[in-house]
Amino acid sequence: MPENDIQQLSINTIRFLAVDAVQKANSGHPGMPMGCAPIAYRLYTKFMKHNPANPDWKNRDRFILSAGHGSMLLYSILHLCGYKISMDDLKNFRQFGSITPGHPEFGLAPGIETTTGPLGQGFANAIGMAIAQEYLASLFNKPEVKILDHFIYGICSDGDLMEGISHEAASLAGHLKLGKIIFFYDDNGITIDGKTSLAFSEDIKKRFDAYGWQVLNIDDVNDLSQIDKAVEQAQKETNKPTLIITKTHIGFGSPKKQDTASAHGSPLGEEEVKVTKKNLGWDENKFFFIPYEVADHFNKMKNTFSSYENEWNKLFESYKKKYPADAEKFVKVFNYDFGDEWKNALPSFTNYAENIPTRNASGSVINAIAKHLPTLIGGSADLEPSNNTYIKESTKFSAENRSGRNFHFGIREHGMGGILNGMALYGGVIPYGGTFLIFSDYMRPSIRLASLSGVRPIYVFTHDSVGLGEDGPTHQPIEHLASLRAIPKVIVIRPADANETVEAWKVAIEHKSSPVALALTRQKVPVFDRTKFASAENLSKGAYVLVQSEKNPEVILMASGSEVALAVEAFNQLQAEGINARVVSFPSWELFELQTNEYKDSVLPKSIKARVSIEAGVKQGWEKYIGDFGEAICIEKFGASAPYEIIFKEYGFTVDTVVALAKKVLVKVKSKHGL
Ligand SMILES: Cc1ncc(C[n+]2csc(CCOP(=O)(O)OP(=O)(O)O)c2C)c(N)n1
Repeated sequence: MPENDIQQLSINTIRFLAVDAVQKANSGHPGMPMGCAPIAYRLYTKFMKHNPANPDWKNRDRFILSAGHGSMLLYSILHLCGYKISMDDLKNFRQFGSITPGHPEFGLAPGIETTTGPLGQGFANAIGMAIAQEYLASLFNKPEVKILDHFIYGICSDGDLMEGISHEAASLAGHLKLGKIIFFYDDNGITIDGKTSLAFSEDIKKRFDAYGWQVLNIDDVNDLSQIDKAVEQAQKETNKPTLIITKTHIGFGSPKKQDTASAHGSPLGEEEVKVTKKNLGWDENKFFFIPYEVADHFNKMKNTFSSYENEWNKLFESYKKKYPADAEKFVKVFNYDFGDEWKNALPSFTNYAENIPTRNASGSVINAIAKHLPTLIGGSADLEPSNNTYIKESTKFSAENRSGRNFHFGIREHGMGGILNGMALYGGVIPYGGTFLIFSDYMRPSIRLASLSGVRPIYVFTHDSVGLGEDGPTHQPIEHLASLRAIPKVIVIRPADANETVEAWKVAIEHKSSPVALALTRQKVPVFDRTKFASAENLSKGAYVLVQSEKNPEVILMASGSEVALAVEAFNQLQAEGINARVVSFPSWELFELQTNEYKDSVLPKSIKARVSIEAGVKQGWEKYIGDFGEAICIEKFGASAPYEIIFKEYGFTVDTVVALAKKVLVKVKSKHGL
């Protein structure tokens, strides 16, 4: 069969696999795959160096489908290339337990580089991947041998480019001159509501020019020579990311639906599927059909695909001979195998007379362990002096300096969230990002996706309560701890003092399967004398008995972060009044829930019903731990602008309030028990 014919046949195969799967599921998005099939076909068969037999090959070209609703485009091309996505998987599109859910999910099917669907996120992930590649390349590549040297391709849609996160990420990508990024913009002029002209009229070329991108154009996506020319030109530009504005037709080939919003998000309908197949010269009676010639065409590529990796393996072997220590480090870095030296380097704070903000302790930890964790890299969204995220022994990552470990994400929290996810997804690096806890709101969609994807950025959220003081209610987190705790799998840790902060970082480094959010104080807090109080190492259990009366405690005071010191003061007062109490330091609900029931009962025995929680945030969720009789010292309104000591006093965070509540709870418990 002539080359042109087999290409068209392959592209139509992608189109109709998508059309049939959406029709069978009776839901999904056929329009985008029908329009963009030529891009996916050309990238995966001509330009991308990838190996379906080993989707984890470290130097593979990445492909990011930021317009995740077009997932069938990805599943179809991956299936044809020989990734382990079977025809049954395609037929199970969007079904419970399938590896082909409505939107691509990282970790479910091979070849899916990131979870996309919430528009704009994939685009930012790609920027993060490019950053990770540049940093790791600076560690490992040699002038004559580049073991990390690949492109990051992607498709973004109108929706992606409307979302704010794409502005943030594109701006940073241009600034950092990330030349490995090649994105197609699926310029089909259609979104869900109708024509893009309803709400979107900026000049995309001018916009991306201004960011410092190379901008190319394709006026007919079905002309493969235009795709080839654009990609070749994009590959040559090493100093700028490239956006290829590509005119496509949503629902291409469907007589009734092409170029209309109705092709976007619902099946074509049985009749229209038939007509469309006929229109594109396809057998209308065949479903999930892969013509023999197409199967053969892709089969023949298998050797080429594996040769890409084989060549790299040879390259890596020669690298290993010349640079054995680097080769060993390369493997270790991608396995996060850093030995134990970083643990030995963790600081211990033993000057118990000193009061230290936990954000400062965090900065000390980062700097103590950085030497032993060469791929711990991160920064802040323009709050570095406040977040204490700077690695002093290193430099700033920039367009000119790829080996810097300190990132200036700019005032772009959402972009930072998506970029951190991309860095974590790329692997090898442990990315962290800092901002004020209040602005976790600005990056929440990315935090959720990190958790859903099972990757682990570390968030350094400082200024974690009204304790930040004079900046006032706009900057004082109230519902944020509860809000982060509500996201499944996110580990939220609010350490009480400097030594708990050390342990919190230890947990964060070792926890690889979901994000860890550290909530740290701006204000000074006491360093507990660990010769008198329980060891801070107990932080890893989420909650532990910090101190208690010699006699059986009658009441439990539980607190997190800066309020633990208040709990201890109240405990002393209760003791003085002859009331036996226990203080539970409760830095992490999620870590506590991972413990055995036996351990949990030992910290919060069922027999002690008198309980008070103290946390400078909403009560929501503490009910579970304080029980039916318990009381919470919490904040159910916005904060205030004032010195923090005043706010705490005005908001009831005083020894007197805690003691009074403890007594009230004791009375409640005793009266209910008829004592
Ligand atoms: C953050 C976010 N908001 C809303 C949606 C719902 N949604 C899915 S696709 C889409 C718009 C689709 O338009 P476009 O990006 O142009 O895709 P096309 O119609 O070309 O397939 C919207 C609003 C989403 N997936 N993510």
